[in-house]
Amino acid sequence: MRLALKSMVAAVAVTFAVANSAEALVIKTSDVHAMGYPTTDAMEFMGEWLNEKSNGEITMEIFHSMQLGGEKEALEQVQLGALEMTRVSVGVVGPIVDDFNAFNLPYVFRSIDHMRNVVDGEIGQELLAALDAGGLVGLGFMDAGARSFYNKQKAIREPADLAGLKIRVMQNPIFIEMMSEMGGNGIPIAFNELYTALQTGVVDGAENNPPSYSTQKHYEQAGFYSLTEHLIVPEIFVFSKKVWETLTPEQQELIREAAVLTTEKERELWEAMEQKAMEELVGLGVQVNDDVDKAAFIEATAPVREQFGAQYADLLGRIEAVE
Ligand code: GTR
Repeated sequence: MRLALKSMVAAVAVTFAVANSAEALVIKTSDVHAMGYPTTDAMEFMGEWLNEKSNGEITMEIFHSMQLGGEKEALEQVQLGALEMTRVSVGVVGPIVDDFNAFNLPYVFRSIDHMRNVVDGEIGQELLAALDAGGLVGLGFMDAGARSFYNKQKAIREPADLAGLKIRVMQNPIFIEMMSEMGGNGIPIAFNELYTALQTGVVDGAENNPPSYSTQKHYEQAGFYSLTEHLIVPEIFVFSKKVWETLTPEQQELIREAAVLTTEKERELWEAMEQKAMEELVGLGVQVNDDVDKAAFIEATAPVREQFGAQYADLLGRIEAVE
């Protein structure tokens, strides 16, 4: 009697285990930022939400702080299906789906609100859908503010101040061209190699938003920060198409639902962090320069918008028309 009961319990346990493994989904995801950054915390929120709504069937494991290397590699892993998801800058997506480069042009967005209206509208949806051709399922966008220059030597007020400076840019030819037009020298380096590149003098500076500049401690190596705000590059979180196709429609729907909430969550976190980072940088003695001739930067970069923009003329016209 006792034995029979035992084996019955064991059989039930086995059935449960099998049922669970058939449905259980662990979303391994990556981000170059540490926990505590708006993007990683938004993903943590996404994981918790999915876990709760799926009654524990979906869980998330976040590989943060560049544990899996740079963003280019992470995207490749997602394309291969070795990683379920990743959060990257749109800066590195252009080489995979060309149209994204329209977002990577300097001064293409008039403001953060303009960028949000574009990515939240038809254009954003179209571009997310276009990722399909690159083996990716575009889940949503995240905010990353505006990028500005920092360097070891001086305040940057006008393009001429960049002459002779080696500035690290994200790995995309469009940014190298942008730097040449501004009169500097753009050196593509992965984010995970940047601190050392600054330290060893491989580059004199880089460009990024205040939270990245601050959390990566780049100010220790390059303490002049000038608010040129030349790029407003949104971020994106993408799922592996290979894995996506193995999910049930219910799982896909739940992930899509979570993605919308995750974008909202990240924006809230972003706004708080951006302000805090700026205050911290000032407190740390960073020389913040807001005396920037933006009109001169906009003019200097017109050839980049013309040269690269020609192929997305229609898209750029539509972006401009968005309020
Ligand atoms: C940050 C962004 C990262 C990464 C980095 C970079 O602002 O959040 O995804 O792209 O910039 O400059 O490589």
